[in-house]
Amino acid sequence: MALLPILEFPDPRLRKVAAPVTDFGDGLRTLVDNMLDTMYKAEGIGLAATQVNVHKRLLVIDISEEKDSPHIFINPEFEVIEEELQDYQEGCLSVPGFFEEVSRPRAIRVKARDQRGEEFEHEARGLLAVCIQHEIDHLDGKLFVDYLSPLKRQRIRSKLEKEHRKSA
Ligand code: QAP
Ligand code: CO
Repeated sequence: MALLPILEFPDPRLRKVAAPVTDFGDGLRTLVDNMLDTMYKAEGIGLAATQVNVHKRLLVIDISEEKDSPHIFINPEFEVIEEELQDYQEGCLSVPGFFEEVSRPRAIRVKARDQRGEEFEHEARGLLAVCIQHEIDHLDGKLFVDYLSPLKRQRIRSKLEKEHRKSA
């Protein structure tokens, strides 16, 4: 078990586009385990590899109360099945302390691989749909703050930069 450091906005490494996973060996299993440990320790519900400075297309999610239902998505792709938007107060472990409303399509179908490389499909709505879209954005170098007004984004950036200077 190991905790991984989480990159924080506006770190430019959060803007990298992740490459598909091709090796489904032991290294991948260790990475997934460490990402789950890191997410649970930080009290998050989702974490993308990009956030721990690994630029590969995988993410972990657990939206259960008991924190005993991890979902692992490797090389995920999604299509919208209900265009209607839902608003959700989103946060991000890479943008600590900030929660803002974001609108996203409310139901999606995700195709991904599991840790063994087996392909599966999953339909998601509600919080799970929000979370999957948020985490796939990370793999494409996008953050939820990109959906906010430039003013709000700039305020968040300034506050976090100040925090980082304090703790540097
Ligand atoms: C993405 O984010 C998400 O600022 C996952 O102080 C979040 O787990 C999708 C967190 C909400 C949909 C709705 C953030 C924990 C966790 C913080 C997270 C914080 C402590 C964020
Ligand atoms: Co995030």
